Amino acid sequence: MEAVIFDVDGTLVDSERHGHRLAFNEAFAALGMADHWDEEEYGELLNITGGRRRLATYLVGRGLQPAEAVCLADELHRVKTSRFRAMAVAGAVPLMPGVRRLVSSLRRAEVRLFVATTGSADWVRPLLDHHFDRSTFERVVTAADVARLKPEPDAYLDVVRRARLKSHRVVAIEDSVNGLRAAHGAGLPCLVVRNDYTGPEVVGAELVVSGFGPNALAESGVAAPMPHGMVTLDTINALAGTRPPTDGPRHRRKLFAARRRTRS
Ligand code: XBP
Ligand code: MG
Repeated sequence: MEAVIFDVDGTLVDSERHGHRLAFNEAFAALGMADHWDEEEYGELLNITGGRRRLATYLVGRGLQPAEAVCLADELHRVKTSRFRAMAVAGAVPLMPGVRRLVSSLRRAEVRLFVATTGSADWVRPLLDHHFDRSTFERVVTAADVARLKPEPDAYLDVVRRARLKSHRVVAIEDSVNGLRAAHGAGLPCLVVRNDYTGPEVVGAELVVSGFGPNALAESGVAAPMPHGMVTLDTINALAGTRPPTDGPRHRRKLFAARRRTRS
C-alpha cells in the first residue's frame, strides 16, 4: 500500500452532530431566523453533501424559490463557516477516537497521507492545523478544489492524479455512503468507520468497522487483521488492491474529464 486518503467530517473528526449542526443553528439565529436543526433532522440533511447545497435544498423544501434559496443559503453559509472555523481553531472539534494513533503509525511506516473532503477550505485547513503538523497530509482537497462534490469521485480523482498514485495501492477511509460512492467512483477500495450518523447503505465497502479501536468490531467486508480491535496499518493494507485496478485507458479518460471540469 502506497497511500491512504482520509475523509474529514465523521472520519478524522467528530464534527457533525455537535459541530457543524451547532454552527448552522447559530447562523439561522444570527440572521434572525427561527429555523433550528435538531440532531435527528440534521442526520437526514447530511444526505446532501456540502453545507451551502444542504442549506439551499432545505430552504427550497421550506417553500423559497430556488434563486432566493441559493442567495440566502450563501449568506447563511458564510456565517456558519465563520462560526465553525472559530470552533475548529478553539479546539472544539475533536479527533475521532483512535485517529491520532493510526495517523502516527501510518506516518512511521512512511505511507503517503492525503485528505479528500466536501468541507469548505476556510475551516478545513485550520482544523487540520489544530490537530496535525502541516507535513502530515501531502495534499488536502476541499470543496473549493473540485467541480463536483461527493458522491462524485472528483476529490479522490484529484488526489490520485496529482500525486500520481496507483489506485490499486491506495485505500480511502470514509464514514458515509456518499463518501463510499465517491471512493468507489475513483476506483479506490474503501474502509468505512461507522459513527452515529452512518447509515446501513455502507455495506458495499471493502470493510466496515465500528470504530478505529481499540475494541472496535469488523461489521462486514474482507477478513482483515484488527489486533485488540484496532484498525492498524495491516488492517488497511489488507484492503489495497481489492478493487479492479482502474489505471487503464478508461480511468485516464475519467481523470482527464475530472481535470477539464476542475479547470472550467
Ligand atoms: C461532510 C460534508 C460537509 C460538512 C459541512 O464532508 O458534507 O458539507 O457536513 O461542511 P466530508 P461545509 O466529505 O468531510 O465528510 O458546510 O463546509 O460544507
Ligand atoms: Mg464524512
